[in-house]
Amino acid sequence: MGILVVLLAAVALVAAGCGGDDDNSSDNANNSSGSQGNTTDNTQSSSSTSSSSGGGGGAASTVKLTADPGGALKFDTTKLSAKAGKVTIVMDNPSSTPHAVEVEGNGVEKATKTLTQGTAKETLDLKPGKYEFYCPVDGHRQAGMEGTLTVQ
Ligand SMILES: [Cu+2]
Repeated sequence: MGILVVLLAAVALVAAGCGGDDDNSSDNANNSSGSQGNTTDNTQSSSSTSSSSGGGGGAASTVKLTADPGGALKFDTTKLSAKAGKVTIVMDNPSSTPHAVEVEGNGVEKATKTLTQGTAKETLDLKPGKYEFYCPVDGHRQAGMEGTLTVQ
């Protein structure tokens, strides 16, 4: 039993040492508090990640697209697909050209907000079918920022 306790203590020491290495190996006091902080941060971020993908009421799905990083008038895809139900459209726009995404079809017409250098989201309730998506900013759809969203 004494040996077991010693082993556990050794394992704990090794684990604490590993956690602290990233941060600050020169100062022992900062090192241990830093590694505790890291442990807390990791736990929080991983639990929030799993709750956002796991929770949220059933068959929600997410569809992602990205506007051209160089500011060209195009998305990285012209074809999207999603499961029927709650669908969150996530449009990442890394450029300084304003963009948004609008989804249209089967009685639905809804757009994200228009933004530069950020991520726009909009959750829609979609039935199975074909929808069009496009950037509603003037001239962008005509320039090619459009595609088809298939919902099944
Ligand atoms: Cu646009």
